[in-house]
Parts: sequence; structure tokens; C-alpha cells
Amino acid sequence: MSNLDQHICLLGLGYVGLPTAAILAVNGFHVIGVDPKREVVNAINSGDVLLDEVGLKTLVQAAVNSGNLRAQTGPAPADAFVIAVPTPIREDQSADLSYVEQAARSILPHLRAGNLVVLESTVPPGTTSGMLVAILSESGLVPGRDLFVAHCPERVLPGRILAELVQNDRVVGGIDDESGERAASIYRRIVEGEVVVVSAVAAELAKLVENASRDVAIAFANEVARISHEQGVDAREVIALANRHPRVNILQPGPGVGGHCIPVDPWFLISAAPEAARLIRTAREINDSQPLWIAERALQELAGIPDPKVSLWGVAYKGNVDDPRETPALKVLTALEKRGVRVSAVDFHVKRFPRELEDLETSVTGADLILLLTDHREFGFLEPEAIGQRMRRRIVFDTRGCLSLDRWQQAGFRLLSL
Ligand code: SAJ
Repeated sequence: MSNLDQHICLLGLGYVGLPTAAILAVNGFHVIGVDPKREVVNAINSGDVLLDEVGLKTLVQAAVNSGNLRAQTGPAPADAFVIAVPTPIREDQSADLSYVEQAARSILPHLRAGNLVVLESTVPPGTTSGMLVAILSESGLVPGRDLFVAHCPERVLPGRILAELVQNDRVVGGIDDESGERAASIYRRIVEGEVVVVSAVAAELAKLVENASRDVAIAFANEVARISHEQGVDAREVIALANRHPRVNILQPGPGVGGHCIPVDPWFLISAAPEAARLIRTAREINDSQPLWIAERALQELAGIPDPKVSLWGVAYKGNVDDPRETPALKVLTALEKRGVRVSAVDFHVKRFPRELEDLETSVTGADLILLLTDHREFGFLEPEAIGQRMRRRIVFDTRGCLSLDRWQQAGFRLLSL
């Protein structure tokens, strides 16, 4: 079947599902995108996008205008179903697979013999061949005989989603060889990178190991920051020096690890192998405690100041994205407030946040310390002298190493870094 007559029903129109739906559509697939949120569906059908991601709006408009992408709140019959819904963790750090379960159940009435079902959401090892296959079997069709089922984990980096969706290699894990090959044939039409076919559990593990590896690497950088601070040395300088070695490549320390993937996915491995996953667990603990270490350092600086105020710069989990999910900023903010500090947060990208955000002027006015937590590019362009004039004290704590510290020093600021 050519993609010109292939119908795909894609469930979950978020950061991963929407770009994937749009890329499939502009490549000639007929795509029905499904999301339970009416405002998301209406926006897409009128060529609008509620997410801030480079190039996404233009791509979605092209997809909708081509007639190949339509959004709706419920699934429809198709040749292939792609599930790209969130898989968060519960309070007890176990995987919350309820969105995957709901999505899989919602397609049951539409399944026909010969259909392919691809799970893109990140899941604990064994989920595709276990839970997903069990739910799909409720249709009366037999996965492996009447249905093809595969896991193809997304691996795109927010901020570079469109480029990475096309350029990155993809790992496709089938519940059997035919399932893997059928799924791969779709991805080969939209991906320039290599599409590798393996078993479902190998694909599940590969995805989790990728993100756990990054978590461990960031934890190492954060540990270097704490050791360097104890020795009175700048950690970024130590890391830059160590990275001059041809086989050393240390990442950057920061206020902690946020986002909906890296603080979450390693727990799927820890739960699956609690005895074996010792390093991965320790890395999680280091990164989770990093916001409190940052808050403590800010509090030491504010000691003795009556009614202290902090101007907190950036609540997104990383620079130049609008996403505050699992952001370390919320933990830092809460820890400071608990100790009686007034915190005024500012962010040029984030639109929805559980706490009130203020404009820059209000945030810095009367502040004793600027605490930069997110490396949004705009912060680098601000004028230190103009900001300093509004503040009560001139102290700046740059946890991301993104300010030009010479300029701030010249404006009379005391500088703190990692
Ligand atoms: N961070 C640091 N120091 C660093 C790098 C990152 O503190 O040197 C922090 C960031 O500020 C952020 C967190 O780590 O708070 C995670 O950011 P990120 O840019 O490393 O990753 P995500 O969460 O935006 O996207 C990751 C990516 N995974 C890998 O790079 C292995 C992406 O490819 C995945 O598709 C995505 O998770 C996902 O959806 O799983």
C-alpha cells in the first residue's frame, strides 16, 4: 500500500504526537489526530498551535491545508494507530499507564484485521507485549496473527523536535518480526536517520536507558558542582578543564533536572530492577535534591537581610521552551518561601504555571538577589545597570552559567555561580 492511501489515527496531540501527525501528513499519509481536549482539536483544525516549538505552527498549517491532517476528540478507523500519550509517574514512583490504557481501549471498536498499532509513549519494559497486547486482544482479534503491534519510542529533544524527528535514528520493537517491519515501513517514509528493527522489550529498554544515561551524566556534573563549591573553585571551570581530555565529556551542572522525561523515565528502570539499578537510583536522588542545595546557597547569601526578596529568573525546566513540567524552579521557589523569603518569578516563555508570574520590572524592584534558574536567551540581553538600579542589593546567582559575568561585575554586582 502506498502512503497515498494509508490512513493513520494518531492518539495524543502533545509535544510528540502533534509534530509526528503533521510530518506524517505532509508526507502523504491521511492522518486523523485525536486528543480529548476540545481546545487543542479546534486550534489545530484552524491551523493554530497551543505549544511553543520552533517551526511547529508552520508545519501544522501546511499539514492541515494539504487536507491530510484533521483533528478530532475521538478515534476513527484507520490502517495504523499510533499512541503518543503521556506516561507520568505516580507519587510512589511507579509508572502511571492510565493514558496508554485509555487510548488503547478507545481504539478497540475501530480495530480491523490487518491493523498495525504502534506505541510511541515511553513505558516500563514488558508493557508492549504485556499490557498493550492484553488490551488489544479484548477486540477479539489476536495480536501476532490478526494485528501487528510495535513500540517505537520517541527520542526528540524539546526545542529541536522537528529537526530531530526527521534526523534521528529510530528504534522499532515489534512483538514479532512482521509487526516490527510493518511499523518500520511507516517511519522509513518520514525519517532520514536509520530505522532499526528489534524486539519490543529491547526498544523499551533502549529508550529508558537513553534517558537514564543522561540523568546519570547530569548527576555527575551536579556532584562536581557540590565538590568544587566545598573547595572554593568554580565547577564550570573545573569541568571545562577536565573536558580538555580527549575522552572526557562532562555535562553542565544546574539547579536540577526537569521535564516530563528525564526525572521520570529512570524510575521505570528502578522499579523493574530495584536491586540492579543502584547508580540510576543514586543519580535520581542527587538530581532531585539539587534544587534544595541551590535554595540553601541562596539562603546563606540572604542571611541577616530583613524581609528578603528574590527575583527568580526562569521557571521553564530548561532554556527557550515554554514547558514548566517537573521544573526544579518550583522546588527552589517553595523552599525559599518556606524560609520566609519573598519570591517574584519571571519567565518570558512560560504561559501557565501553578504560581503567579510577574513582569521583569516588578520582579527586580526591591529585590536583594537575582536567582537565574533557566537559561532563556533573553536573560543574556538584559542591561545589568538598569536592573541594579531597581534592586535593594546587587547580587546575582547564575545557576546556568549563561550570563556574561564581567558585565554584571562591572555594574557592581556580587556574583555567585556553580
Ligand atoms: N540539564 C542539565 N545539564 C545539562 C543538560 C541538561 O542540568 O548539561 C537539565 C535541563 O536543564 C533539564 C533536564 O536536564 O532540566 C533535561 O533536559 P534535556 O535537554 O537533557 O532533555 P529533555 O528532557 O528536554 O529531552 C530528553 C532527551 N533525551 C536525551 O537527550 C537522552 C530527548 O532526546 C528525549 O526524547 C526526551 O528526553 C524524551 O521525551 O524522553
